[in-house]
Amino acid sequence: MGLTLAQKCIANHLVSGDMTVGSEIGLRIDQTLTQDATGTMAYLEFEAIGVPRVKTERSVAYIDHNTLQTGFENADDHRYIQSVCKKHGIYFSRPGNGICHQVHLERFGIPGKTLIGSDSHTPTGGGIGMLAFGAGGLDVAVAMGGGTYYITMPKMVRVNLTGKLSPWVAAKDVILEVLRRMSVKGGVGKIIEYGGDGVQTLTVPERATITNMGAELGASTSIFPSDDVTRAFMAAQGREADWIPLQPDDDAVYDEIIEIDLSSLVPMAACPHSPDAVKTIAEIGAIKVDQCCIGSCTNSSLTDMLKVAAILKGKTVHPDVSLAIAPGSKQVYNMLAQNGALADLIAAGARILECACGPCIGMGQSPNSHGVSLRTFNRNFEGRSGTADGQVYLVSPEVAAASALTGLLTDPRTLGDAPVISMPQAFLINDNMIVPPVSEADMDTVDILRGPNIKPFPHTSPLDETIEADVLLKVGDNITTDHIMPAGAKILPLRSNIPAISEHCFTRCDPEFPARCKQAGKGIIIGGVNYGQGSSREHAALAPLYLGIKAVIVKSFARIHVANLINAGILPLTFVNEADYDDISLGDKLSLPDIRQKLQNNEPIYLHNHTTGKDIPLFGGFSSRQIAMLLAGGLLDYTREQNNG
Ligand code: MIC
Ligand code: SF4
Repeated sequence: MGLTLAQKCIANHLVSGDMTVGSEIGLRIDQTLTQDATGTMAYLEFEAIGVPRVKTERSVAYIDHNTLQTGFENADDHRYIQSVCKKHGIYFSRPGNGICHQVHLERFGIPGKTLIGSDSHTPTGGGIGMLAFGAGGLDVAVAMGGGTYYITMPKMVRVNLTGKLSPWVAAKDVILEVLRRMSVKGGVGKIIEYGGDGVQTLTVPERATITNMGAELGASTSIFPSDDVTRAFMAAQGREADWIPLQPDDDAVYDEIIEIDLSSLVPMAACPHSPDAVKTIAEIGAIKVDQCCIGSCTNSSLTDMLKVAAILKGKTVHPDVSLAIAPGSKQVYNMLAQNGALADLIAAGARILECACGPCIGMGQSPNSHGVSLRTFNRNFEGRSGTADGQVYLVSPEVAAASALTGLLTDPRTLGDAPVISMPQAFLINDNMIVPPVSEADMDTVDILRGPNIKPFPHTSPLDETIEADVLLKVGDNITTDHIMPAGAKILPLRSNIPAISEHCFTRCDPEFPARCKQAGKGIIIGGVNYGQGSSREHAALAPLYLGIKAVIVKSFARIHVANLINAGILPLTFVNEADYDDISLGDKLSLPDIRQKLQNNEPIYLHNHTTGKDIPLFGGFSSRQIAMLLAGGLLDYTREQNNG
């Protein structure tokens, strides 16, 4: 039986397990990336593991999220990360060099290699044929130390692309169509592989837009083949030597096949407040627009920016619209400046931002009250923009630029002929903002620079014999990590200070939650389906850990978050019968009797609700490695135990 593209990459990196769907597999990781909002914690964890130099082929630390420096905190974190990189063998991409996923695609991504990153959009690398996963910081720290990365062997989905996109229809519309069909939980436990004749019509940045936003499907990752288009992109980046061809076998077997005729697609938008609330622009109608933001790791490539510049050239942004544009990387920014497109953007009235995540993570440019904001980003969760009642629509750069001119949600096909933008033969290559580490021989000359906001990893302890605690929070379906641990300009600077950031944990759902936890000392959270969707931020596990949460019991979990809970030593359990969710209320007294022994012996787990008198069966589904981790108190303790033999 032939192998799919992803199965080939997995087979080449398999360290443990076999490729049976649903079983745990261990992968050798070639490359890692971190960004600064998760990076400080990841490097504190790396230091705690105690490996002197990274053992990967390439590890890169990017500074792109926390670039607003309204106090010392973010700058201190940057300085800390830079010093760790210098000492321990990691390449450091300085603030101003761009968004991690865009820069990694341009300068470091290699087809067929494995990459994990402490950011959920790491699958962007799938656009160049990498097997790339978003992961928690601790998993990345372990991989940097040469450790194995574990996932559950996913199912394989083939998205068969035929035809060619019509003028004004974009790669963003392709992934919006996939989201419309599959929903934000439709990709859980699956790898999405793109194939078919339509693939060759898509450039690498277009493919990367699609794999980037595969994160919103809940998928483990997404991947494109590596073909002549990939080769041309890498050659234009001066990296043709790193190119290899990569295709699935003709007789590869997929668990699911989705057909998309590219020529049938039309411009679309994801409506507030979910990336799968997809409608065509025509269906939504010409609503009034207050803001347009163009950029983010989804749509900030040179070709995206050139399209926007061509649409805006010689025109003026509508007086009622604020248009903000953040190019994805210094390479993009510099090329826009050199070829004059930047001047067209400025002349039209665009507010040019530094090349960083910026508005995507609520770092500035929050819309006005009730404001309609069209964003080329990948997430429109409620409140993420920084404006609680902001109405964020996710659109292509074409739709955003057209609407910025008219002041109304606009189908760009009404603008006449679409600009024709071609990929450059050669990109401008200047890696002067990437600082290499010192040699191993010199590492002792480097001091690690810590600031007062950098606090140690929270205390963990081995799993209790029996967990007895009250329900301190009960939430519904599709809870995102932005609900659990909000981001934004005010909270993000606390990412290296778990005691301080914990004060904001779940406050969007229940402002009293942190205080209630502190008073109780320990507790349990109850949730619905797809709990923890969205970001890879392990803070969504570390803050609950700090607040004394012992177990999270839900209908189903999102992939990265459940791994982060186990890494933090918090017990994640699911209901055997979803209806039992209704029998538990806030404040109920619960116990998980003899849980330690039950896990150790793989015995059925049940919950006793002392308030109602009911016993409720629960499911763990843990691998033996995960059980050992939970018993030890999390991945750090487990890794230390392993290292100490
Ligand atoms: C996001 O888009 O939500 C982030 C910010 O990039 C996160 C990482 C973080 O919370 O630091 C992600 O996607 O993993
Ligand atoms: Fe940055 Fe937004 Fe991409 Fe997250 S989704 S990495 S915040 S640009």
